[in-house]
Amino acid sequence: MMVDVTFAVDGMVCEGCVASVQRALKSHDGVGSARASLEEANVQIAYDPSAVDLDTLAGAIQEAGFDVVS
Ligand SMILES: [Cu+2]
Repeated sequence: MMVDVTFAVDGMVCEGCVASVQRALKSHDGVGSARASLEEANVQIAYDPSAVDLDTLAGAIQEAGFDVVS
């Protein structure tokens, strides 16, 4: 079952950043979709909690070079 979560993300300044965030998330098992928004400075993720947890998702964003604001 997919669950939706939205993270506020700091540091995205162009569509390349948006693509990087989305790619970093989609490379993880258990992520159904990831849609980042430059305007809203966030990313909406649909994920399977039995396959991946929130810390892992936040870590993927940080490893891509962006800050997750909680
Ligand atoms: Cu960029």
